[in-house]
Amino acid sequence: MGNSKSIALSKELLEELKSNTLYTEEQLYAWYQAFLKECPSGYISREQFEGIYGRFFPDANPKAYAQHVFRSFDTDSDGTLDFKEYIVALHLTSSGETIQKLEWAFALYDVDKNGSITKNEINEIVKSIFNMIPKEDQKNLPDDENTPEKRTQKIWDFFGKKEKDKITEGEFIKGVMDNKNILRLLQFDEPQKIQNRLRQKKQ
Ligand SMILES: [Ca+2]
Ligand SMILES: [Ca+2]
Repeated sequence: MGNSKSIALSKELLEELKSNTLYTEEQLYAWYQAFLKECPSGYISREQFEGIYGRFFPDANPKAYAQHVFRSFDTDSDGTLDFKEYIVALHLTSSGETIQKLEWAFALYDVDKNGSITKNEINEIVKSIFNMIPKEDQKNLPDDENTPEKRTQKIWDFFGKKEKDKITEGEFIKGVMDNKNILRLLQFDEPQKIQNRLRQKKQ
């Protein structure tokens, strides 16, 4: 990869990422070079992350959703995404196992990171997703899911929950595995589209 003067990728991290993802050593080195080129500091700040979303959704208001996605990827909660978090996110949203994707979707909806999801938390994420859907497209949504409140209610009913109940991670994953239709309402594949576009951009 030429004579790189960039910070080296540590052996430990390389091994860890190799065993946690399907990426090869060569791919990881290539990703690392690309990552440093975009983020010479070695991490992505929340503002940068929001900026990426802003560029991909110029006609929408993706800020809130971007913040939630950022939080779900920032596993050590230090307010930045380092290379490890970035690669794990990339792997998760593009080629990861369904179960890992669902664990991540759960993390996205568990806004306060306390291990369970309330109806309010569903509503908060669904609202941020609605901000990403152009007004024109919102008009074409089915009658029982064309507002954040209705869609939240539909998801909540799907899990068979009462108003003050909570959804655990196990219930969440089992519920979605049993009925994949709910995925459409949770709509957690948006970051994958972004990653695909990022990837095309870098090639
Ligand atoms: Ca972090
Ligand atoms: Ca929670």
